[in-house]
Amino acid sequence: MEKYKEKVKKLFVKQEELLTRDNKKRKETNGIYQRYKNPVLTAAHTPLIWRYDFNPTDNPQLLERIGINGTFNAGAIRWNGKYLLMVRVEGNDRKSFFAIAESPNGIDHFRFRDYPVSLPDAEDPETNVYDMRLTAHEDGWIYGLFCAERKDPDAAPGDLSAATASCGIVRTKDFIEWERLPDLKSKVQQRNVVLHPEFIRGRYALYTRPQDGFIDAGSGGGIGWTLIKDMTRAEVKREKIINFRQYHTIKEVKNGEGPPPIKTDKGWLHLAHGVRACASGLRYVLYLYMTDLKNPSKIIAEPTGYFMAPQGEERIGDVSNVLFSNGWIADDDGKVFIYYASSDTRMHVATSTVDRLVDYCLHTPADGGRSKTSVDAVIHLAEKNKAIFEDN
Ligand code: BGC
Ligand code: BMA
Repeated sequence: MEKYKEKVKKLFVKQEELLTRDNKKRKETNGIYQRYKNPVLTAAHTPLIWRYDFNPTDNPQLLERIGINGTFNAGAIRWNGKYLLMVRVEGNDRKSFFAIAESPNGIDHFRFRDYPVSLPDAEDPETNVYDMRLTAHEDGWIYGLFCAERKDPDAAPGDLSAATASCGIVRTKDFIEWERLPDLKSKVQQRNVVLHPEFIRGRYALYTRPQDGFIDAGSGGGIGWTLIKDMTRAEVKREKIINFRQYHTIKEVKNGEGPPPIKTDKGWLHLAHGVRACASGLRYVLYLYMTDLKNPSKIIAEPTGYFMAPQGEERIGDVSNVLFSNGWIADDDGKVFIYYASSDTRMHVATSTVDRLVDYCLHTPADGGRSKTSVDAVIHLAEKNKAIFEDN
């Protein structure tokens, strides 16, 4: 018995070391953002009471009973003075669910609450839920939009992979009680739907991502935009594409809005993901763009290429070569915490400022579409610099 207690104590002491570990900035930076050394959340951060049965009679060998595979793709919000992440936790059984973890400073000491979130069911219960986007809307509610996945009722016999993606909707005022609203009605499948934080001409505005099939965006041209009268009966009636997929870019195959955009005095700042296909599979990277302050559906700037791409250990995981982000937090002083997941496995943070991100958007060359235009941009900059150094 004493030995059992010792073993249990060891588990808790070891995890406490992980949870209270300080995070440090990495040495290198491109000036635009700053990565940190440690992931902010991993499967090992999930509470031991979710995973072990600590009753010595029921679990005399102290085996892990419920395995957690990954902690990734978190929604984010500043809440009661803390940095709150609503994390996609995936079990060894491939089911994901949401769990809240909070930190006092946004870069380390993240700790999961004692229980994961038990979402109320929709009329048609889904099989899997993931990728929560949290929006504090000016109507006073905090909305959570996420992907609700169900087996495709029209799947051919024997096809056990065909699925449908739709946008699930919940709302809360305290991150304790959740009200489930009906899923977003849409003629086509939807993943990566995000609620804009402000009313637009008295309507709710959604960034959508229409797709032909469960995996393929198909004729879905990119990130869409639609206005909704009532979030309790949300339906996509008219949808227009505002940020297009494009041939030979980082978003050739798919793209999708990340977290809700940040309001700046120069326009709305957007973080999105772009996907291209290559010999090693789909490659997911993050990119930024900006839209007009008064009309958030109008693009005003889009730097070429990616903002962040998987690096080093980020490249490896359950679904390798993936960076994905659906959460960021802008503090009142302009500091921005970008929460991104690597390879569907773990959560990281990078910090920047609104100023730097806007500067990046407005002054990085746009995509010219060809090798020739890219080399022209390099020559233009090199010539400008040559003149500076020759003057001196
Ligand atoms: C997975 C998601 C993935 C989607 C499309 C789902 O079953 O859970 O992580 O984005 O399929 O590949
Ligand atoms: C999906 C996303 C994410 C995931 C990515 C890579 O389309 O919605 O859940 O990170 O693919 O697997």
